[in-house]
Formats: sequence, structure tokens, C-alpha cells
Amino acid sequence: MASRMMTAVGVLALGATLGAPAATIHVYPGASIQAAVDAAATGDEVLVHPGTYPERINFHGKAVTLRSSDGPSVTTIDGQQGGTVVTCGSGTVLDGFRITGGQGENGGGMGVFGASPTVRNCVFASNHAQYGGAVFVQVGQPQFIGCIFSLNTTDGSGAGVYFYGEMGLTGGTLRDCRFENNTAQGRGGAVRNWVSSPTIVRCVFYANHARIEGAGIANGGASSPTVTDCVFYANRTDTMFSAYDCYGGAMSNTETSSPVLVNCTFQVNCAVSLYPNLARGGGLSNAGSAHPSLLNCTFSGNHADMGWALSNSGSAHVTVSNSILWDGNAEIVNEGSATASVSYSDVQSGWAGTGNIYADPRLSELRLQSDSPCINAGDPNYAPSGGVDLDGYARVLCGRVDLGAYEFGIGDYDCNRVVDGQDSVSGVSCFTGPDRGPYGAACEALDFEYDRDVDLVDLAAFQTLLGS
Ligand SMILES: [Ca+2]
Ligand SMILES: [Ca+2]
Ligand SMILES: [Ca+2]
Repeated sequence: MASRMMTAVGVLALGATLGAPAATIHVYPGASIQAAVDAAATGDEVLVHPGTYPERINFHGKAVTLRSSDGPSVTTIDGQQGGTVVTCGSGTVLDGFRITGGQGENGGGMGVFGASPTVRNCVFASNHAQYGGAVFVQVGQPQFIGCIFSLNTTDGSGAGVYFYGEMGLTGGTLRDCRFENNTAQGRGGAVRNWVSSPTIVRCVFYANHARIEGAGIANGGASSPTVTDCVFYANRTDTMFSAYDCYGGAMSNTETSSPVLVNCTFQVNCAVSLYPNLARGGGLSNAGSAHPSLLNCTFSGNHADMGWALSNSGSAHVTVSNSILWDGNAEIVNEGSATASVSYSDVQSGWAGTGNIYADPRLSELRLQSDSPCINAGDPNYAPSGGVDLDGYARVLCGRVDLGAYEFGIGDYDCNRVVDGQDSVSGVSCFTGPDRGPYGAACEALDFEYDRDVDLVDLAAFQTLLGS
């Protein structure tokens, strides 16, 4: 192994002179990943072969790609409770590892301090820290893409990821990530944002747990993340063993936090306290001067003592549009001077506002059935910017946006709320094959992958839908 590394270092020295491509350094079980990282130069790749590596890695600021050859199911870095497992540098790329056994003060699995690494296809499992059970970010813009955060814990906040922005700009991206069964004794069972505004896209928050607030995401300070196409399911904030208040089964927003939530679903999240009337916001709790806005979100089956969907207190102000709040009780409770502006939404028990309705939304797995009053009931002035719904279909079908996270009518070219052979006959001019766009808006109903053409892939999807 040593000779292999020496060879790689030699190649690199030569490459620096000749402009040759960066080196690849192979690591096999029994060898040290850290030694390979130390031997690597900027731009090199360290390729790790299947096995369990009992060590902790520090990139020392080096822009090196650390990649596994066969993915996280067979390649583990185990910190063995010795400290933070991976400390990133700026430009670090980490791809395809299971990171476990972390134990730290800030970030059990990973520490990001003044760095903007790219972390892809990694699994953070069973790490623990005082703050940021799996990951702690302090200054930087890390990208987490396709990662899973599972069974991480923290004594404080952010059992999955803690974005801590008090020392400088902190944010980054969580894209196509899954947070499940993480537990915070404080705030943010999955994610804690403090003065941080990451971009959160297509993430699933499932069965995370917090004691104080925000079992999914807890936004504090001035944290205003954009949260798009995300699913919050069965997260739970509870104080079952004390008489304290608890807030926000899925999300809590405090101070001046003003997240923007688009195309998100909130289902069977809850806030639960040992004593009555202490648990607020089965979906979201908004306090202080928080000003969250929700567009095309669906709430179903969430539960709390007060505000089954939304609890607003202090001088919080929440804006809701094109959404469905249907949890079975008083959906929105305002306390103090808190206010809620709700329009073009279906709210159980009713709520005053332009375009609001109060009618059974006729949901099936949170999607609108053909007799739903939420179809084409959204803001008529809403103009999507090329967006899609939570299924990835065109956001506006049949001329007007629907309520909730899912648009009704894929495949229904003639907008009669039935998908049948007539839709393919009427829409035959849409089938122009690949790369022949652009097409008219009506053809979006036949573009199942929303790639702006209607081809054989879409035809196959259409036929599958017909047969279902
Ligand atoms: Ca529509
Ligand atoms: Ca039709
Ligand atoms: Ca298509």
C-alpha cells in the first residue's frame, strides 16, 4: 500500500509539471484513508474499496475527492466514538460512505467549519454530539445530495444537521435527502437552523423527534430557508416527561425566521405534552416575529392541543396560499398579536380570506380525487416559473393551479377529469418525439417527466396510467 501511495505522489509531482490529470489513490481494507488523504494533492481522488475503516478523517482544508468504489452499503467509516468522524475542508468531495460511530461536541459524524464541501450518496447513521448529532456546519455552504440521516442523536439541537450561522454566512443545500428517526433533546429533530438559510429540496422528514420544538426543522434567530417539494411525515415534538410547553410537530419558527415553503406535505405530525394545552402547532408553530409563507402545501392528520396545522403566537405572521389544511380540528390558532393571511385555501372549520373554501378536499394519499373541490381552486393570478408539483408533473394543469402539493390531471389532455383513450386522440399533435419542443401549455398534461417534450417515454407512462 505504501508503495502504491508513493507512486501516486510521484505521479502527481510529475503531473504538476506536465499538466497531467490528477491522480487516483486506491485504499483497501486494512489501510488508512487518512494516510491517502495526507498523500493526496489538490484535485486528486482517493478511491476507497469496500470494507469498514475504523478511523477519523481530517481533510486539513484540502480539496480532495474521497469516493467509495461500491457505495455506502458496503463502505463504512466508523469513528468508534472517538470524536468527529470526518472534518471537511473547502472543496472536499465525499461520495458514497456510511459514516457512523461519531461522538463530538459539534458534529458527531461530520464537522464543516468555514468550508463548502460536496457530500453525495452518504449515510450518516447513529452518530451523537452535543450539537449537530450527524453534522455541524459553522460558516460555509455545504451541499448534501442524496444523503440519509438515520438514528442520530444530540443532547442539544439538530440531531441530523445543525446549521449555525452566528459567526458568518452559513447555509448550503440539502437535496434529495432523507431524515428518519433522529432525536434531539432540544430543538430540531432532523435539522436546526440558527441564523442560517439553507436551500432544502425534495427531502423527506420521517419520524424524527424533538423535546422542545421542531421535530423536523427548527428555525431560529433569523433563519429563512426555502423548503420545496418536501415531505414531513410522523415527526413528533413532545414533553411527555415534564410540564413544559412544546411546539411544532414538523417545524418551528422563532425570532425573525421566515422560511418559504412550497409544495410540501405535512402528515400525522404532532406536538404532545404531558399536561393539557401546552402543545402547540401539530404542523408548524410560529412565534416571536416569525413570518413564514406557505404555497401549495397540504396538511392532513396533524395534531396538537392548539393549532392542529398552525399555531401562531407573539407577533408572528403566517401567509398561506393555494393550500389545504385539513387535520380534523381548529387548523389555525392565533395568540397574542399573531396573525394569519390565508387565501385560496381549503381550511377545515373555515377561515376568512379571498378564495378560501371549506369543503372536504377529497384526498387519496394526499392527492386530489377527480371530485375534489380543490381542483382549479387556486389563485387565478398564480404564475408558476416552470415549476412542478410534488410528483414532478407540471404545476399548473387545465389552466389554473390546484390547492395542495399535488396538481390533478396528469394525462387528462381534455380536462374532463377522466383519463381515457380520447385524451391521446385529442392530444396526438403533442406526440412530436424528443427534442421537438416547445409545445403548447395543454400538452403539459401529457408530459409525464416534464422534460418539455412528449415522446415514447411519456406515451408509455400514459398507457400505464390508463391501465391502472
Ligand atoms: Ca389545475
Ligand atoms: Ca380526459
Ligand atoms: Ca416528456
